[in-house]
Amino acid sequence: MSRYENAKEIYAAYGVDTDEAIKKLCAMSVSMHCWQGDDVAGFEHEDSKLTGGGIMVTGNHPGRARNIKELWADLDKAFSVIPGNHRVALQAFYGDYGGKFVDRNEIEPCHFQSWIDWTAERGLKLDFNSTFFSHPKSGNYTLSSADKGIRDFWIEHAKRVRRITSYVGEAQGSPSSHNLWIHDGEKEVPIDRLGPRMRLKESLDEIFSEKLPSIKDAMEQKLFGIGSEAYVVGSNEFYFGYAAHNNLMVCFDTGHFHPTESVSDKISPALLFTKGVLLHVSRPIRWDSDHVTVMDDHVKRLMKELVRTNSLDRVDICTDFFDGTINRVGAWVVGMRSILKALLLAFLEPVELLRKYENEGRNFERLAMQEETKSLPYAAVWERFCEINNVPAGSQWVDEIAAYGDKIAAERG
Ligand code: RNT
Ligand code: ZN
Repeated sequence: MSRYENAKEIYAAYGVDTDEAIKKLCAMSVSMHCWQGDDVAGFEHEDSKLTGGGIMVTGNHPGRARNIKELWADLDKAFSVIPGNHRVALQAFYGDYGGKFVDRNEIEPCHFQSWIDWTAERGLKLDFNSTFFSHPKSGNYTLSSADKGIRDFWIEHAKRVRRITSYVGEAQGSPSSHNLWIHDGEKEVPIDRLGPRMRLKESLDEIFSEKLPSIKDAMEQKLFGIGSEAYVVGSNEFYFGYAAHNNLMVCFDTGHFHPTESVSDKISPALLFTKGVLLHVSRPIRWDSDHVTVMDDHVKRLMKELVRTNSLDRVDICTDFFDGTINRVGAWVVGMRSILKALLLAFLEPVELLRKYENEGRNFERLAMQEETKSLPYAAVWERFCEINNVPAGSQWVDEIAAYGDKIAAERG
């Protein structure tokens, strides 16, 4: 009997069909963020860099993608060892500008045509993020600025990104998600905390007033950032309220909360009061450090919650981390494979059995069974899933990606 056949039998005793779990996992699409490949620099200038926005990339491991061709090559390499069919999430400054400077309030769908073609050839899909950081007009405040000129500039930016998003959504025959995150805030508590929020609300009202056919709009909250430790305009309460009131999606970044808070606890209320959820799966270490996602308890709990609430059709999963200290392609693969593994664990949970215990008030059995399932042979099921998707099941991919990392490090200097 193969390892898989053996695992299948063991799971069956808990009422879990492993073939079914694999089928569900094959149907999952995770949106992989492109910005791990170039340290969140973008392609606006010859040598763009991440500046401001309260976020930071640490590390200068050689081999960063410096242009669209290099980024594509790196994405291809990463996807070659990531099982399944996925999406790519872009920031607005990753357009193909043909060597010309195109400002954020000037971008058009044509600047993303080569991305559309590139993804179409590979069966991938695209998602978008408006980009408010790394720009001379993004100081402490953007959409919530007291300066109307600044506000209008960024409103125009977001409107354009939404049009691009919907255009791409139609072109790829799958609605594209548009996520809006701004870094607006301050180091110290301002006397007027309401004013910026009123202005942000007005800016959003204008941005979302345009109805578009193929877009899923989400907004991303944050607790604090570098230089915005005391006050963030776009807080969780702000966007939860806005999304609930306007029937939009709310984006939860797993790095944007107090360390003891868990995003898995926020899914069910969001399902009741908002259009749906976009997840930025990251890994905070003591703060919003954007470490590479691994299969830790937070991620496992989160994926289980999505399966238990049967909400995968209303939740989009995206990665969001930036580590410049290691092989960047490898970082993508680690993050994506760990999310997929956590999803598999969630699909393999004996939910029916646990629900039955719960309904009967048998809380001891419910607890004990959850502990027992932790040592079931899920790895054998993961291996089968990888085989079906023609990617290495075990650690064989590590040497291959390490060699690729060394190669681009040498070539790119
Ligand atoms: C920042 C947010 C945001 C960014 C990207 C680059 O804290 O998480 O999603 O990571 O827009
Ligand atoms: Zn994020």
